[in-house]
Amino acid sequence: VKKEKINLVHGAHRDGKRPDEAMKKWRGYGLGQFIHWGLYAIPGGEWNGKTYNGAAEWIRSWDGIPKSTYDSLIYKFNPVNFDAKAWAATAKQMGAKYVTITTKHHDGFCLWPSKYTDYTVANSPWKKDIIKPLVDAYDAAGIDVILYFSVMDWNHPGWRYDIKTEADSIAFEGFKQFTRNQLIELLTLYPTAKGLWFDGTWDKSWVKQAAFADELEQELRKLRPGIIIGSRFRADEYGKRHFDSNGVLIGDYEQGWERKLPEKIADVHGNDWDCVMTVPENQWGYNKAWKGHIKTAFELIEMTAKSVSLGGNFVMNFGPQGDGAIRKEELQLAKEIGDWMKVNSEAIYNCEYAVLDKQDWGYFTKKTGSNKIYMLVFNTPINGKYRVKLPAKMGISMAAPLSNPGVKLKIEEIKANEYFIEFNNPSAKQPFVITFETDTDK
Ligand code: FHN
Repeated sequence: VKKEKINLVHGAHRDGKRPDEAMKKWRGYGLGQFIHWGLYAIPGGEWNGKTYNGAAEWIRSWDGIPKSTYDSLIYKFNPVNFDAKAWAATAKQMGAKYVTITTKHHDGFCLWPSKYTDYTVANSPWKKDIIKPLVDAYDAAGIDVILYFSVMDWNHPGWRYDIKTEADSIAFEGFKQFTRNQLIELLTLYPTAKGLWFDGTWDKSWVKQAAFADELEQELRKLRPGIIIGSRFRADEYGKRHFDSNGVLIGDYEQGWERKLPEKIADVHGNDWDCVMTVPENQWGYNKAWKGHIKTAFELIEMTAKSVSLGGNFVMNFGPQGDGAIRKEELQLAKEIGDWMKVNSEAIYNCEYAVLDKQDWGYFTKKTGSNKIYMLVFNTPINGKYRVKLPAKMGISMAAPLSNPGVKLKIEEIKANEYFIEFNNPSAKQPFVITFETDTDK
């Protein structure tokens, strides 16, 4: 039985993918970097001798640290080893095409000198804007910048988790204006930013603001045409988040893939999406403890391949230290991923879902707008034969290793539209790519 469509005023404003150039570029990024940085990097998951092997940016709420105690970390913010160009160089070396930077996390501390609160870098010993040099450095490196912004703000007196009384309502009205002011300020100060990445939008207080948030989103889009805003910003008038009450994605791409990946193409419902991933199980902000299972470059590359094969982007998180330097473990991963990307990024950038059945050896991607297919191999078959199934009437014109296009690989047709591509590559220590072109004259 087909569900009847509900008339929504503040639901999704578009069905299907955004077709414009800015969004096409976003779709082609393949790999990105996430940066969680703020005051929480100073304690680094440790408070009064106790350590938290978890999301260090939440330490204030986990340890019940009084607001004034936590907020006084501002007087310690003096990241003498902060070097925006070095951060951008690390991202570039890794092969990231976009970066999402926390301008303000849940604690409310602003990495830019906002004129709407005193709780900013301007009042720290550091004094200077952090966002401006970062935007400049990443722009210069050719890496698009997306500004992360937490709506939930533990510092602002008007913030409420829910609105139950008249007093809450008055306080929250002030908070809404503050939020609007800050967002306009960010887009005005950093006009080259390509998107806003919203977080901290799940509490009842904000979920109830469908009309306000919808209008604000329109206003921001008018201010910066082409700006990219994901599905986390606002709820519809029934409080539905990400997907409206008719099941249509709200915003330009699905922001629900956090620390998890879709398994199959049906899971992404034909929408744009990206996956944001931590290196340990759940650490965003810098945590001195680097414990539990730490993902390897191999795993992160495989997640990148899988994301692109299912039409998404993969974003690896970095949590720089309180002194501004990136921890050595993350630098090492960036190098290893970058070394792989140097050889294989053709199979990642500007690639999309190939509309082919996944096989056990790895993942298919397809160069957008062409007939070039990439096979990203993570498991090598012992017999060196790679199974490929193509749709009816489609053939393979030739196959070769991406790293050595001169080598023509043997193609055996097993049955109609099903092939083995042979590649004995016993020396492979890293995931690698086989390319082929399809022809439709078959
Ligand atoms: O609570 C935050 C968390 O600290 C981190 O910023 C992640 C990143 O996607 N977002 C929230 C949890 O969904």
